[in-house]
Amino acid sequence: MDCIFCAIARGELGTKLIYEDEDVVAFEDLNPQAPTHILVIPRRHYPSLQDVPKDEIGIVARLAAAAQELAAERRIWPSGYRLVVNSGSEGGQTVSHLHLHVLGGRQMVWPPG
Ligand code: DGP
Repeated sequence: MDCIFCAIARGELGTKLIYEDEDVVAFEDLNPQAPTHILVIPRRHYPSLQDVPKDEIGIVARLAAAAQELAAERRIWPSGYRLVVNSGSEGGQTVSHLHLHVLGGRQMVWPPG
C-alpha cells in the first residue's frame, strides 16, 4: 500500500516522531497552520474516521490521549488549542490516513473556512 503516513509511522521517511506508542505516532505538519501544528495518527491504516470499525473506535480515544499529552508538553494548554479531523473530500481531507490535527499557539477563529 502506498500511503505516506504509513511510511512515516514506519520511520521510512526520516520524519521526526515527537510521540510514539504501540498504536499511535505524532509528528509536525509539513505545512503548519499555527505555531504548533501536530498530526497524531494511528499506526494502523484507516483511510478516514468513517472507516474505523465500531469495535476499533477506541483508537480515536488513543489519538485524543496523545493529543492531550502533547498539548501539555508544548504548553498550549491552558491557553487553548483546536483538534481537527478532516474527513472526506468536502471535509478537506487530503491524506487518506486518519489523522488528528492539533493546532495551537495562536488565537483560533470560528467558524473555520
Ligand atoms: P488533511 O488536509 O486533513 O488531510 O491534512 C493533511 C496534512 O498532512 C496537511 O496539513 C499537510 C500534511 N502532510 C502531507 N504530507 C506530509 C508529509 O509528508 N509530512 C508531513 N509531516 N506532513 C504532511
